[in-house]
Amino acid sequence: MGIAEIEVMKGFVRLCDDGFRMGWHERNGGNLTYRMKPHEVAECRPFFYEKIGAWTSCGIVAESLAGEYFIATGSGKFMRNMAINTEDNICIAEINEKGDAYRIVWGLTRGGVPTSEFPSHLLNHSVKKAATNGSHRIIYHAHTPSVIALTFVLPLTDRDFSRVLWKSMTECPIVFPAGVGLVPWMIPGGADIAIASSKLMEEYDAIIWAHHGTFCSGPDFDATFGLMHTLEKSAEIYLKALSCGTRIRQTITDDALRQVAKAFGVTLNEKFLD
Ligand code: 2HA
Ligand code: ZN
Repeated sequence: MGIAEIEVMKGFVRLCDDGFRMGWHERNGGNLTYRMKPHEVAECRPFFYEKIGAWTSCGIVAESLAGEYFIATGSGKFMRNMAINTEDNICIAEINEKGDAYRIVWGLTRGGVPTSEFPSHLLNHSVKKAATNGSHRIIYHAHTPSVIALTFVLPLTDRDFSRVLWKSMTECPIVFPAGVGLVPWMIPGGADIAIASSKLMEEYDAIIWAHHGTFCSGPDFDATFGLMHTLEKSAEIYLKALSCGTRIRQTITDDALRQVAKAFGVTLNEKFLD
């Protein structure tokens, strides 16, 4: 059995492929990281390199991630290639004891480094690991076109986006009851956008980078992809309604949002309700 047949690798690659087919990953757009479970590290260990390279700075410090192993898409790699040539496009990276450096133990066989957004991914992982008692393991970034389009027409606030996305499709409040966070336009790839993102991740499972894309956190591939899909579909519906050339005649009321939350046993973020 090759490493690509291991369950966690299959799940990782499937998400990349699904995201590409949705049209969210032009060229090298988007990235994915997964914090491995100990038994998954053990399953993959026989494939690790005998000669492991040097430690490289993470660009940030995430002490709570010391000793963790991450599966990560490679910087500059294309999501459409993950399934057909996994070893060249994905790596497993080990984090050092200080949580400030990583080394590649498998993958990226033709060279390369983990995603350019590794600092954002790691800080988000560290926040989510603490906030969810270790249950969240995935950070997924996609260039979701409808969500991006909305960042040109809605005020860039958590409240405006949460309300529009909750109200554009009835089951949205059940999927992201905390709402979504907004990061203003910033330079991608660095520590500043990582810090801004991780602050919002303390409260939300999804954050939107203005004019760029969406970050989702989740416990497994299904839930994380499902959250991204739900946000993007809700944004698409709102855009379609706006594009009809008529005003929006009716929408889901705040009272209806409360009723859905009650019926499905979720707690909505009250600060976004009127
Ligand atoms: O190109 O999406 O944000 C990869 C990215 C950077
Ligand atoms: Zn991006």
